[in-house]
Amino acid sequence: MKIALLTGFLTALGLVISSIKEKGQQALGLAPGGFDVSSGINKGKVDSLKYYSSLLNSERKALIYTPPGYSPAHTYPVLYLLHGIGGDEYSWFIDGQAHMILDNLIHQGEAEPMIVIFPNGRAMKDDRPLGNLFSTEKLASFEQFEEDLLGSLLPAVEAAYSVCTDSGSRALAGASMGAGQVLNIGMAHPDVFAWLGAFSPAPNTKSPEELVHLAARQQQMQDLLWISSGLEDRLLPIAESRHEYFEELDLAHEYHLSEGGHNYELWKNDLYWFAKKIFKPI
Ligand code: FER
Repeated sequence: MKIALLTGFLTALGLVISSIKEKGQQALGLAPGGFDVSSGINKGKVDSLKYYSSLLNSERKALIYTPPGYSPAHTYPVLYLLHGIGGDEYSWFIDGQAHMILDNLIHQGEAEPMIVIFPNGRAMKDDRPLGNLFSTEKLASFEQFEEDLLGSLLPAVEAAYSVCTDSGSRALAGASMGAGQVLNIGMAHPDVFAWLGAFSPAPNTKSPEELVHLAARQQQMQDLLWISSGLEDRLLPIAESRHEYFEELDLAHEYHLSEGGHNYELWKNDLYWFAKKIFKPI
């Protein structure tokens, strides 16, 4: 009985691995157990950050994570981490335990001590994720966020906190609608963000041709252009088609597939591996 179970398990595992290999990519491993749980020691701090949005002519709010031992005597790299269509500035804390993932990685010396900014990527006056999330106005607000991020939020962060301001010290990552924003905004701005992480990009992602066109107009490339997706995600073709086109054109990028769907279970794992890579020599 036990042997039959084990054989079944190994067969299933083999199928999973071969389905990942067929896509020509290495599977992302699973983060070690407890990676998203607070160990209770060396905790960073979460605050809110109010900033004036010149796009909306009003005050907006983002959340900010400062790493354990944050001191204005040092300068820190900054990761901007974006949510999906039903999310807001709280999502990566409530659903993604991003602060605990970062606490653990930084405590273990696996990630650079960094500041993480959690913006609200819906750049409109009422930015709550209520009502029809797919309304024309709400979808447009995800696009408008580019101006809010670059023109208002970034300068506000850099004025208020002790951060490095070179592109090599700025990363932009996000899930789903946030991943679309990462590719759309990030690929046009390697001078601003050297590290991009697009986890399960949504249909707001510009076409492969448009993205390459945006990238080709720049003088430089990102240090890391990461695209990932779950194998059971119905949006997988969005990631897959960008990956295939980039590969055809020899545009340097990483493509990671893992078991799972379109949810924070997967995105937490993405964040774990992505956070370990950024702000380090490549
Ligand atoms: C869509 C399906 C999913 C879409 C957006 C999403 C704009 C976004 C999902 C998410 O952010 O989780 O057709 O169109």
